[in-house]
Amino acid sequence: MQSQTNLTINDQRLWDTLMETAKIGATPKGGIKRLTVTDLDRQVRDWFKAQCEALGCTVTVDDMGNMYALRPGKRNDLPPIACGSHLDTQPTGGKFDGVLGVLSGLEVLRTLHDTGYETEAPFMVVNWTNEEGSRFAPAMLASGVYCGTLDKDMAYNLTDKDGIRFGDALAEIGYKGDAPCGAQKFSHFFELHIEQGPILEAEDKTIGVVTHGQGQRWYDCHVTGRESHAGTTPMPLRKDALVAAARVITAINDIAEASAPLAVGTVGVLDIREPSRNVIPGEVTFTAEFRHPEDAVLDVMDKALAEAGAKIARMENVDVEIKPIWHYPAVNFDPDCVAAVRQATEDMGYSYREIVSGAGHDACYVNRVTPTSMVFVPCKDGISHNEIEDAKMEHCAAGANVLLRAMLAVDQRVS
Ligand code: HGY
Ligand code: MN
Ligand code: MN
Repeated sequence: MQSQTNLTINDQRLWDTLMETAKIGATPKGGIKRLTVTDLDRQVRDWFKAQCEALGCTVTVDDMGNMYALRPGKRNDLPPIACGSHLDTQPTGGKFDGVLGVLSGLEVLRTLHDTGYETEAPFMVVNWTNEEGSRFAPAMLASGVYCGTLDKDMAYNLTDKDGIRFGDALAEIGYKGDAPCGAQKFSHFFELHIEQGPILEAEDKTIGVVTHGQGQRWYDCHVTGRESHAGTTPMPLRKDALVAAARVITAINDIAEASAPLAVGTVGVLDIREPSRNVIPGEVTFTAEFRHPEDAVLDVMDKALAEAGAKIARMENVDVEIKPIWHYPAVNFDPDCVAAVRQATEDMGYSYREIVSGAGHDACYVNRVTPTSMVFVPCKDGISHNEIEDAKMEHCAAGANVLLRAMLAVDQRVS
């Protein structure tokens, strides 16, 4: 039997599996549109379950749709050592965001199965529901419920733009399991993910040893003015909700710039109620988010946004509501898990650097209840949440090897 020191994954099989599953929700521009708890999500979940069961694993589903594929070890009294990520995508999603982490976990199971390697502790691969938070906000919804930060009933009652409830959509695809979300425990959790930023590629590093994750603040913004005739309403008498919204959006950008280079601010969704080219918009809604590695800076940005909103409301004679919907503090990953990733990377001889995650990940919530860390690999031009998202086969394989070796190293230490 192979020792754990020289086990490596099957690069081509991992790559082929990534390309194969990318067909489920494939878009003409080469990406994936596979929104959470849609039938496409069901299809990829069914596929994942069948692949894990073909390896002799048992797959359980909790009442938030999280999937847990369990491979027994010698000591099944021990909590599993777990890895995983998410299979749902953005509307303009790519082939790697989330998918790489779940399919690398599957590749770990396949490698152990092929070699007959028996681990001490059980191994587990997790597919977390609704990581993206696009169809139902906030993001990392099911891992947030798992760690006890988000409320399950709140989650079930979230609605998408068509008024469909998350709980109903989850049941509709047949993945509202019986097990209570949070009951499945692990001793450690590791998540492999593309960096989704430009640093690793720019520095020609194969691996990112992730030490921290930045904090986030998400807002729903609502500007109420007054619809009126575009031709007969003099400029000083207008209550133009879109002009006011534009000023708030510019303020969001300026607030982020003021705390650059680490701060970022984004408006991703904007909607005018009953838009018409010759009506002054009376009602505009839009989303906003800030991110930064330090919560204290996010507090300053939060305050600046509230002040800007109040000032613009007075200036434009409209009502500006800026409603915080998600407060997600900065993350410090578990030092022992970070060390396991670093050691595995050095053992494999890969180039690496330590890095802070700019994106949120399920691992960031799991870290609240389980020793956790992440492995990053580069993506082309640092682009993600875009159908052209791309990565190299050798980088995906390197990340999966680090994932395998880090988990095996932890397994060697279980008592
Ligand atoms: O928004 C995020 O950081 C993640 O990609 N859902
Ligand atoms: Mn992701
Ligand atoms: Mn994402």
